Order: sequence, then C-alpha cells, then structure tokens
Amino acid sequence: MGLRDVTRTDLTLLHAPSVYDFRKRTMMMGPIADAVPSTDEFEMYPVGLTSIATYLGRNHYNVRIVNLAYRMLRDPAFDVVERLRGMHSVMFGIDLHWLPHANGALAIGELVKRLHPESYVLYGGLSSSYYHRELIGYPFVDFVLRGDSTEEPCRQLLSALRRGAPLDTVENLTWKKPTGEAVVNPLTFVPGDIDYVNVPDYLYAVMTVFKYRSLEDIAPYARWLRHPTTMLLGARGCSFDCSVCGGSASAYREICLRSQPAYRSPERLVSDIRAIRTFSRGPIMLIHDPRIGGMPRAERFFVLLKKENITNEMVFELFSPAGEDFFQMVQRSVPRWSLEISIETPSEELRRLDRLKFPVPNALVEKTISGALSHGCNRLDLFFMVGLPHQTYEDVMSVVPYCEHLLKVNEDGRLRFFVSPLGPFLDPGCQAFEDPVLGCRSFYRSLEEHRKALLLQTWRSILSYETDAMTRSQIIDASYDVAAALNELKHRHGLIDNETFRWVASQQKAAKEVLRKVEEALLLPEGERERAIEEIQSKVEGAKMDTLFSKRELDWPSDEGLRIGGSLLLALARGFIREAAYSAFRAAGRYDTEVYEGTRIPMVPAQVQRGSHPVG
Ligand code: B12
Ligand code: SF4
Repeated sequence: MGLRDVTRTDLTLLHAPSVYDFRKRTMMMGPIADAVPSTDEFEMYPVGLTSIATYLGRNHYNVRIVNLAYRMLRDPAFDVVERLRGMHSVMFGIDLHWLPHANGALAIGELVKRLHPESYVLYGGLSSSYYHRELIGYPFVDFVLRGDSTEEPCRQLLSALRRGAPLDTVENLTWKKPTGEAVVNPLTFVPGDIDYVNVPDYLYAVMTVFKYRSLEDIAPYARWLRHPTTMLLGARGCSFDCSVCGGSASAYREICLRSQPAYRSPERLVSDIRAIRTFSRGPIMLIHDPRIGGMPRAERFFVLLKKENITNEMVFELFSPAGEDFFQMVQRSVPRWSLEISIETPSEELRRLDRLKFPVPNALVEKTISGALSHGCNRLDLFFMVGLPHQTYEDVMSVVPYCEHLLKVNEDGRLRFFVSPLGPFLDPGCQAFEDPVLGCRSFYRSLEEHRKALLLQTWRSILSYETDAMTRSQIIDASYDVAAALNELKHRHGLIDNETFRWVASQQKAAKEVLRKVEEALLLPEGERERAIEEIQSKVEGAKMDTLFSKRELDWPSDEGLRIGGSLLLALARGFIREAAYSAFRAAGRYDTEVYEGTRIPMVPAQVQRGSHPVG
C-alpha cells in the first residue's frame, strides 16, 4: 500500500452523448428533448451516479464522474479519444439508463476497452438492466449491474476485484467467465427505502468541481449554470402503472424485481434541501407526487418543510386529483411553490384506456387546477403527450380547445401548457412495449436495433413505434400542428411574448422544412447525397431547438441562481477533511467500512430471479 493506492482511480463513471459522433453527423432527431433541460444529445447524467460515487467514497474507493456528453457539446474541439487515453482507472462505468444513449454509450465502452484493455468496463441503469443479457454479449463489456439501486453491488464488485475474490456472490451482477460464458447472479439487492445513500448528492458534485478543478465534468446540463434547477428523488420506482412508461410499477417489477417503490423519508428529503440551499437559491423539484408513499408520509414532509422556512421555490408533481386540504397544507408549508401536472390528454377515455395518471373525469382535473391556483400556486405547468396508444390526430388537436376552455377560468397567466411527442423510443419494459395488444407496434426490439436506429438521421426513421391510430408520419405531423396551434393560443392569451411566439413559429417552420430536405437528400445517389447533406448541415443545427415551445418557457419564475456563502464554504471544508481521511484510509489499505445493512424486499424467490428477464 502507498501513494499509488491513494491516487489510483478505482471507478470512472462516464456519461456518453446519445449518438457518439453527433458532431460529424447530420441528424434531425425532432423535438425529442424540448420538454427536458438537456439538448437532444441528452447530456444530463442519471442522478444515481452521484450516489454511487459518494457511497463508494465512504468506503474509501476513489471515484470520478466525467460528463463526456456535456464536454463534447460545449467544445467542438474536445477530443474524446485523447481525453479517454489520458484517464486511468481500474474500472470504467458507463450509464445506459435512458435507451436513447444506446449508440453513444456502446461506442464509448468499445473505445475505452480499445484504449485500456486492462481496465474493466461496467454498465448500469434501467436500459442496461433490461438488456443485460444482450449487453454482456458485446466483447468489450465485462459487467452489468442490474436494478435501480447499485451503490452496494458496485462496492461488492470493486471489493471482489481488489481481493481477487470470486464474483458469483456480487449481488445484481451479470458477468462473464474467461470462457465467455455469461453468468447472471441473482438480483437480490432491492432495498426497501433509499435512505441509505445521498441521492442526489449535490455536495459531492460541488466538491468534485474543486477537487478536479473542472466544472465541465460534473455539470448536469448545458443551461444549468444559468438555471440551476435541482431535484429531490422522492422514490425509486412508482406506484402508478402508465402503459407507456418504462418506469411504471409493472416495468420496475420486471426489470428491477421491485414490488413497491423505495421511498426517501421526509427527514432525508429535508436534509437534501438543506444541502441544496448551501449553493442554490433556485427552484427545487420533488420527483414524484409527494402523496405516492401515502398521506402520513406526505403530511410529515410538509410539516418538516414548514420548519425549514424555505425561500427557494418548491416544485411538486401531482399524479391524481388533490383537494382543499392538500393545497392548504402546501400553502402553510412553503411561501413559493409551483406544480407540474401531466394529464397527457384531455380525453378521459384515453386516460383510462392507456392507464395514465388522472384516470378521473375532467371536472376533477379542473377542480384540482383551480384549487392549486387559489391556494397560492405560483405557476402550474400542464403537459400533454402526442403518440399515445389509440390517440388519433383529432384527439391530439383537441388539446388546443381544451386549453382555451381552461383559460376561461384561469386567466391570470399562471396556468401554462406544453405538448410534446413520446420519443424517440417507446420505453422497453413498459406495458405497451411488451404487449402489442395495447396499441403500439415497435419497429425495434433489441438493444442492437435501437443502437443502429439512432444512426438513421431523421426523426421519422428513428421513432421506434407507431400506434393503432397513427403512423410515424402522422405522429410527426400531429406534433408540429398541435404545437403551432398551442403557440398561437398562448400568444393570443398573453402567456408568451411576441418575440417568443415568432421565434417558436419560425423554428417550427424551419424544422419541418429541414426534415423534408434531409429526407430528400437521403434518397439521392451516393456522392450527390453527401453534397446535399453538407449544404443543409448548418440549417439542421439551427432548427433543432425550441420547435414546439421555447425552453425558456420552462424556466421557473424565481430562477435565482447559485449562491456562494458561508454555509457552502463550511460544507466544502467538511468535504475536504472527509476526502483527506478517505485518502489516509486508502493508503492504509482500509476499504469497505460502511457496508449496507438495511432491509430489503426481494420480489420473487432466487431461483426465479436467475435469468428471469423477458428479453435477451
Ligand atoms: C427523474 C426522471 C427524469 C429526470 C432526470 C433526472 C436525472 N438526472 O436522473 C428528467 C426529468 C430530466 C428526465 C429526463 C428524461 N427521461 Co426520465 N425519468 C425520470 C423518472 C421519473 C425517475 C428516475 C428515477 O427514479 N431514477 C432513480 C434511479 C432508478 O436511477 P438513479 O438513482 O439515477 O441511478 C441508479 C440506477 O439507475 C443505476 N445506474 C444508473 N446509471 C448507472 C451507471 C452505472 C455504471 C451503474 C453501475 C449503475 C447505474 O444505479 C444508480 C444508483 O443506484 C423515471 C420514471 C421512473 N419511475 O423511473 C423516468 C425515466 C427514467 N425517464 C425516461 C426517459 C425516456 C427520459 C428522457 C429520454 C425523455 C426525453 N425524451 O426527453 C429524458 C432524458 C434526459 C437526459 N438524459 O438528458 C424513461 C427511460 C426509459 C428507458 N429505458 O429509456 C423513464 C423510465 C420513464 C419516462 N419515460 O419518463 N427523467
Ligand atoms: S409516467 Fe406514470 S408510471 Fe411513469 S413515473 Fe410517471 S406516474 Fe409513474
């Protein structure tokens, strides 16, 4: 043991862009990322990378996160190969959580193995868990860690590798023997709650900015420094079962063997807020409806919130109607709060057929909206979706008169509307992917098919499914048409200014035009095709953003930015002392001191878990 052990990186976690060579390719992916903070390269990494890093740190492993996607977006000259060549790590972990990373995540893994054949390559995340058997078949993949909670299995894996111990006791691990034979260890690490770890661990992220003197490696998405929205993870898993969601109760049952969500306790959520407040005045969003873990948990959370006197704007989601009592409780607890509600469609019948949130009459949806606004809700964002099973073009367009109807009684500008298509892929593991009877036909099933699809250059070809009511072309037309009509409605009612209205309208026009031109160019003979594509390349880049609505419309009213003050400096000082102690323990060869001892709720008996996966 010695200096080498102190400085050695045990695990480097890499976040890849959606498509590896996106900077060289002409791609018209469509408005797949309009409703999220990222660009269409999905540069945001899963929050769980911070919890893996922090948990392993507590066990004295040296871990680093590198957001390659963000780096590549920010700097056109950023040389991925050279950067990776210069990194040395016992293991490289790559997240393949969101399937739209199928191309980039696999390409980065292949590259890492080529540059560092002596290092191990590990994958994890929801999509990795779903496709673990297929994934382990790629020659450059050594390990896949399955499930929604991999901090402890990751520790077990590093520990076994360090000691040269057998791998068959590492929980949730898919691996291969030297002969190439795949081994699927049981998925037994399914913790009952998520209090055992800091997730997300923003202070870890801030600390590493100083430790590695690099903000780019850890920045979550391109606009974050100006609009630092942070999130609280209320649960892993969900109690709802929307048929098009790969994070639904049934999908988690299949993929993660989780019988019920793992909640974060109100106490831990409030301590997460305290940590966030050391560096941010910006909005804090709680992922999942605060009520999904039951009313007592929600009530406790709001009681604790009240005691904290939080000045940041709090943003909550609702999955079902709420009444007076609930809104009074929220109003009493926080001075500034907003809501996000995704009813997906104004059609009550579709919500019921597609097993979506708000499976109730519209009257109850409307009562919930008015209730929230009359109890001080700062802003209420209402989301709709295009491309649902059984949803016709007319159903999609009915969003516009419905929004107009809602504006008649909520006209002070706090109610906002957003519509976006489901895509680019139907989530593997969701009911609509697994069972075509529910109204979706998937063009791509395997991981490899999705990887290749991402190279097809246009939204029409990349979109992985059609429904019993709309073809891919109809989904595209409906998306642009409804967005154009909604843009006009918002302008007419003063919800957006002239500049935003004109910008979005011109972006919509440009996007449709460019999509048509790229498709025409792709039909040309070789030689001519490349020339034609090159000519439109700059237009493609310009027509990628804000084609349904402007990303600025999603910014919260009290978007106040970062804060550097005494409490942050104190937290950093504590962090550095902790880091120094971890290094000393590493030098002394002391690892694995804080192993998990919580309760677990395994879903099914071990013999069924082995190889139980539906695909691969
Ligand atoms: C919160 C959330 C978001 C947040 C992201 C927050 C974040 N940075 O993580 C926002 C709103 C930004 C978002 C965006 C998107 N999302 Co989303 N999201 C969710 C949601 C509601 C919860 C996710 C969650 O609970 N995570 C917690 C756990 C599971 O993950 P974690 O703690 O981050 O990581 C643990 C494990 O996943 C694993 N792991 C993850 N990465 C790695 C890497 C390695 C090496 C290892 C070992 C392990 C590992 O270990 C971690 C620690 O234990 C789910 C729905 C659901 N109920 O799951 C959808 C969900 C995950 N999202 C989904 C999708 C499709 C998207 C988008 C692509 C949508 C779009 N077209 O814009 C974008 C992608 C954004 C991007 N990359 O830039 C799908 C994914 C389906 C699939 N298999 O591809 C889901 C399942 C449902 C849905 N349709 O919304 N999302
Ligand atoms: S879309 Fe439905 S199933 Fe998926 S996380 Fe949201 S409420 Fe849960």
